[in-house]
Amino acid sequence: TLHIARPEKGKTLADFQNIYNSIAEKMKSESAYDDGTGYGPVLVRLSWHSSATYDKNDNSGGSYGGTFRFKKEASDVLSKGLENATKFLDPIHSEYPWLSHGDLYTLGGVTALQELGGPKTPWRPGRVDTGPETVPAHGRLPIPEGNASYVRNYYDRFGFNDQEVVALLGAHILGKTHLKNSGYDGPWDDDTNIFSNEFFGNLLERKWTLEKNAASNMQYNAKGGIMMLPTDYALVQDPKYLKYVKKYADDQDAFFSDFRDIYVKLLERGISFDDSIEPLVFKTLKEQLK
Ligand code: DDH
Repeated sequence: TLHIARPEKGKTLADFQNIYNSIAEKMKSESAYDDGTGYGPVLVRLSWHSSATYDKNDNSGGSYGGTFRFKKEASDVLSKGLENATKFLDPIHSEYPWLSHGDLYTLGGVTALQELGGPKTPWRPGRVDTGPETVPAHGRLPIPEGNASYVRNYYDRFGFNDQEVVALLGAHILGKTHLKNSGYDGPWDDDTNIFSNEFFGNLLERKWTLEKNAASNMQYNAKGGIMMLPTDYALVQDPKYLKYVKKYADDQDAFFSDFRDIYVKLLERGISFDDSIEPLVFKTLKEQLK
């Protein structure tokens, strides 16, 4: 499948910055969501799941077609909770109906990441909505029960290497797991809405105990009510992953720059962008106050 980027005609950086601002303002005014976590984390997760169907073997799936808007895709049990993110973005789409859903879902993630203190993340427009027949069958999302070889094999479908996988999973500093969604319980850190390299610090420094939660799933717990999924903990059990966990725990700048690179790669997997399509860099709300 060939996915050629066709940016929305006649739109400039200013038009997309307006959308960024609408999303960021709505995040601010609805900051009470999920006991004060706000919508940032669930928006980042939506950008991930709307890209996570990618398969390098036939270039199918990925963010291009915006197919997460179809029930057929969104009803995957592994995506429970993401209806909160699509509902949050629906009025944004009504305000900017010219924007494709793939562009909306990925721009939502980039906006949330930057507003939560993450790296400046260049974003390119041009995803084009495709029909329900392009929704991949369920089974392309990762399960949390896997060990290191499961994780390595899973991300091979995207063509991501060990370093890229460790950097990408640092996103699990944001938000929390919810019993009613995934059958896992609790946040990865006391701060659920600040992007940092603390996921790696927590992995290395806390004392983790494998325990059964109220839904009978096994998770790693530490004092203060923070948790890790088995797939998170796998990163310290595998020496090749552990090397990068240590590097990112020690070096926040290296993490921010590597996370940005792999996140951009994830959101653009499978799409051909013409050289004339300039990556757009958005100002945060804070920067615009200056
Ligand atoms: Fe994740 N994730 N994720 N994740 N994820 C969950 C929540 C969040 C896995 C499982 C879960 C990524 C990779 C993996 C975020 C971002 C990213 C939850 C809890 C589970 C389970 C959902 C709930 O109960 O509400 C697994 C397994 C993997 C894996 O690849 C092995 C990646 C790559 C990202 C990313 O963004 C780059 C975020 C953010 C959340 C928090 C959502 C929220 O509502 O809060």
